[in-house]
Amino acid sequence: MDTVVFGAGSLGSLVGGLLAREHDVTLVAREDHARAVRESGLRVCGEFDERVVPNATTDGRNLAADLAVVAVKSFDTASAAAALATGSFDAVLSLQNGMGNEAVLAERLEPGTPVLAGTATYGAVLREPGVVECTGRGEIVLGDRDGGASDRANAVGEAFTAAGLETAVVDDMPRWLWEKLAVNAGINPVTALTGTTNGAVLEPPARDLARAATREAARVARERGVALSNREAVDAMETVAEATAANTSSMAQDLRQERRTEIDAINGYVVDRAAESGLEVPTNRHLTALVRTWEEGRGLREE
Ligand code: KPL
Repeated sequence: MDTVVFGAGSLGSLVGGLLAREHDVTLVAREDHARAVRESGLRVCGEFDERVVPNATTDGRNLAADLAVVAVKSFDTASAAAALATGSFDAVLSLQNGMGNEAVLAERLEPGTPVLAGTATYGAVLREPGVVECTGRGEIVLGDRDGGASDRANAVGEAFTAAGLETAVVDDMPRWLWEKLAVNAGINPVTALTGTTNGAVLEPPARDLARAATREAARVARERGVALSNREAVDAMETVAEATAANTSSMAQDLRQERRTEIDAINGYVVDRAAESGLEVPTNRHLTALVRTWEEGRGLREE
């Protein structure tokens, strides 16, 4: 399955690199990374030890493939969609953190382009241009963004599995997206603001904060008709934290490197949806305010 990966950062490079073991892959990447991949291929280290040779470009316009994987940061989804719209793809799969990305893609793409939703728990760090480290084997869960069976999702799942990516195709993607949102709402801001690895949320005092943020997200999910109990959400958050205890969450990596974070699409999304339903989510509100203040202090937020 020919695939273009939009956003070859940490996760995009890892997924693209692993897919390149079996499929024709093009990475849309930053200049230095694209150049290194073109010159010497992509090294996938850590849990894997391989060198693969995907194509690499900085220009995402006018590309064509069976599948486009979107792995850009959530605040870049609209510009990725604009580039995607100039090309031709049989299906588009969002493998991004946060909520609302699929809707942004679907709005801007040719009507009828199937937009699939996915979550990924693989740990990945782009060590240097041309080198991505897998810091933890995880799983990709994908499916139709509105739920239900989908032949397209099954075909993508088979292609991912053939390349050795641990992949499950599900028919209740909205619930999976909310569960992943609740996991990220607990782990990401707490580890980012405290400069710790994911395992920190398993121990007091960070544990109470992470659990509270996760429970609030589950409460908002239920308000929106998604069957996600507090217990299930907290269990999922702690299972991911245990499995990735030594990893640095994407938001903690962003703070460390002074980059804009995905707070708006994670805890900020929980706050906004809660407000629509008249629910109080104080932990998510405070965490969002802290991370936004940090971003504003560094001029990272657009006006
Ligand atoms: O998705 C993640 C992230 O870092 O954004 C988790 C699951 C927390 C893994 O680190």
